[in-house]
Parts: sequence; structure tokens; C-alpha cells
Amino acid sequence: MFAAAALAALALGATQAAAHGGVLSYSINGQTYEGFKAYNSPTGQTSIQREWDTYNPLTDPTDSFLSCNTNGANLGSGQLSATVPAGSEVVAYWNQWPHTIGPVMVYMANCNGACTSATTSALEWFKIDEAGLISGDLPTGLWGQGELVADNSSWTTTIPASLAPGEYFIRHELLAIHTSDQPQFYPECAQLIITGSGTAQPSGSYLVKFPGAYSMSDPGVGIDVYSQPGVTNYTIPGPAVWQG
Ligand SMILES: *[C@@H]1O[C@H](CO)[C@@H](O)[C@H](O)[C@H]1NC(C)=O
Ligand SMILES: *[C@@H]1O[C@H](CO)[C@@H](O)[C@H](O)[C@H]1NC(C)=O
Ligand SMILES: [Cu+2]
Repeated sequence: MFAAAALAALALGATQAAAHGGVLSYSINGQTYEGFKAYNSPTGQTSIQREWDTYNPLTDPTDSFLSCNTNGANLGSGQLSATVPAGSEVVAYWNQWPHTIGPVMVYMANCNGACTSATTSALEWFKIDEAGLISGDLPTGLWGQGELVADNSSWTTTIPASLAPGEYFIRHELLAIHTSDQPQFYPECAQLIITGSGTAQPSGSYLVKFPGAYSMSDPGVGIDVYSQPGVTNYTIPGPAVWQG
């Protein structure tokens, strides 16, 4: 009986997993960093990524776990950070990503000390990259996520070369809006130690909190793309991109 129930639960998990996902690994300067293995116990896992537990989306823009997904915990002795020079390219690899409608956004946050001990909902996040509606109209056009899918379910981002050194999070977020009833947020965070001689830091309106940055009334969040054929503009939520 127990085995049958466990198998059923596993099958259900696999079905759900097929429809959603997250960042499974990173490639930075030729080195591969494996992500956290969702659906597995954190015990014994070693990763630069914070814990995230399922491929399911968060659907509330004010979800308390919006910063680094559920549950966003550090991995204790298994928590690593990748040391990378400012200006490096970070490639994030998703599972075979199933959604093509919605923006891709990449954020960072300065931990002002050790990221391992940071509370991610208290950090001030800044956006370093975004891609929304690239061409065409809302329901049928090419979106950032369509490009991501076409590029082997990966996304390449350059860390601003002028960014001051220190410990930072990098937060990749897909906002899938292919369902007309609710947005789907897929954030994953990884810990970086940025090196270099830069001195730049974003301030003011570039900095936001998660939750806090988004609301259902944002034009790009509470949106039904299918009700707006022919509309060719899309407002990506969150702050302007900080160029460094
Ligand atoms: C495609 O992505 C996988 C990881 O999901 C990676 O191992 C592989 O090298 C990528 N292929 C190319 C051509 O970049
Ligand atoms: C498109 O632009 C109009 C006019 O600025 C704006 O009111 C509307 O919210 C925008 N649509 C989206 C989906 O961002
Ligand atoms: Cu999905």
C-alpha cells in the first residue's frame, strides 16, 4: 500500500514537473555549477543555488517567498558561492522550458556581507537584464521566454563590469503569462562572490524588494494576453535595468 501511494505521488510530481520548472545549472567562465535538486531532500546537497522545492510556480506577486522561491533556505554546510569577476557572462540552464509567453528578468542583490546568512526578502534587488515582448503582438509574438526556449532553454547575462566587488545573489526569474487567470513566477537564486576593481552600486529607484516590487495591478502582471490581440507593447514589471 505504501509503495503504491509513493509511486502515485511520484507520478503526480513528474506530471507537474513536466509543465513547469526552474534553473537546473549555471555555466560561468567555462565552469558548470549544478543547481539545487528540487523534489529531493536538502540534506547532503551542495550547490551555489538556494533551496527550491518544486517546479511549480508562485502565483501571487506578493508571495513571501517571491525573492528566492519556496523555501529559499541556505544549504548549511552544503551552501557554496561561485567566485566570478565582474563583467563575466552567466549562462543559466532551465529544464526543457515549456512556456513561450512572458518576460525573462535577471536581478542581483548585494548581501552587504555573507550571502549565506542573508534574509533574501530583506535585500534590495536591482535588475541587470530583461527581455519582454520582442516582436509581434501579445498573444502570438516573440517573447523573452520564446528566445530562451530557442536557445536550448538557456539565458546568458553579463554581470555589469563596473559592479563593486562583494557577495551578491543573482536571481533569474521567468514570469509566465500564458494562462489568462493568474501570473506564474519562477524565481531561483544563486550566490556569487564578485571580484574586480569596480566601484559602481545602484541606488534609489533601481532597488526593490521581493515581495514588494510587483503587484497584480501592474500592467505586465495582471494581464490576459489573449484579450489583447494586435497590442504590441508590454510593460515588463519591476525597476529599470541598471546598466552599471
Ligand atoms: C544545452 O543545455 C544543456 C543543459 O541543459 C547543456 O548541457 C548543453 O551543453 C547545452 N547545449 C548547447 C549546444 O549549448
Ligand atoms: C501599452 O501601452 C499603453 C499606453 O502607454 C498602456 O496603457 C498599457 O498598459 C500598455 N500595455 C501593456 C500590456 O503593458
Ligand atoms: Cu508551467
